[in-house]
Amino acid sequence: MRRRKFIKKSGLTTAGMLTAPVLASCKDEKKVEAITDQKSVIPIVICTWDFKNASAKAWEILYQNGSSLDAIEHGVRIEEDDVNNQTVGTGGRPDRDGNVTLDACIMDAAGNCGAVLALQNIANPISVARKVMEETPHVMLAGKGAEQFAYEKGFKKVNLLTEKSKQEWLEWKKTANYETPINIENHDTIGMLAIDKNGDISGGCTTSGMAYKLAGRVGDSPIIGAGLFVDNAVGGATATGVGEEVVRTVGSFLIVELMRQGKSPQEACEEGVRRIIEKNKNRKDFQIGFIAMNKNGETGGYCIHSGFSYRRYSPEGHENIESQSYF
Ligand code: SD4
Repeated sequence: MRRRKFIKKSGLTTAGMLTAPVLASCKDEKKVEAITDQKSVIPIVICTWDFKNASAKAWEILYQNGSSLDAIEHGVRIEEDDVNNQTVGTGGRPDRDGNVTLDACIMDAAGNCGAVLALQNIANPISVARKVMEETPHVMLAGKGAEQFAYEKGFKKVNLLTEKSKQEWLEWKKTANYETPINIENHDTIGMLAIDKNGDISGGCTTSGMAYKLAGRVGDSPIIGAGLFVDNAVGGATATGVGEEVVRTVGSFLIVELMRQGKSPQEACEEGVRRIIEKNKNRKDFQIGFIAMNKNGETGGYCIHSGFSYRRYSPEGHENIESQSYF
């Protein structure tokens, strides 16, 4: 099958609004047409959960002609810096030994990617991940090596464990019962996807991981293909929830491949969740949420249990979308 490229560009329709340039490839020519004949105004950013400030920051960059990569980095940093968010960055809940360990990854429109795993004492893992992507020949740096690399790049050593998270951890230690609560405080890991005015898609994902995990445990969030995947010819996907289950299905890669085969972002997210359900027929006690965006700026989201939502910021407005759920 030959690769087809569709590039449609229009002038500005209203200030800052462009019709999405479309570039798609697919085995089935009819399906390619199906993907590409719908137009959407861009730029657009979506993120897991109701992270209004993060998506607003990303939008501000996109609207001023910034790149989707910059929008992602600076958007998710808002949550990394929010000490009241106990699932991302500073203030994140620690592992069972009381250490806050952060996971993050970033991927650009050229297919470059970078990640940090189990990073300690550094406030902005997404920015370290970007440095790994742009300034090393590697994709992933873990633990002490990642931390050392961050210092070499000028990042400062900080205490990520806030008093609140410390007190909760001390309380947890009385029973030391590891659980994976569904929809923690109705927000969680931030996964973000953005398409800029050039039609280029980037994505990022950042988290402190599951609270009170075993030391050294890494979930899906920094794993390219699991917690995040972007193919600029097709679209991107990212995940939140119990990372082990997302890794088992290589969830985000799966969703992008389903979009490549012709599914809409919504249909692809639904199929991604169904695959996880199939592997867990006897379990209902965990949450996964996926969001996805295609090259046209169409978006979708789906989850196992109700309560998951995602933010969408586009020229059409800023909204929190309640995701439909399998159960
Ligand atoms: C992880 N997916 O570490 C992340 C964390 C998360 O609900 O999203 N928790 O598995």
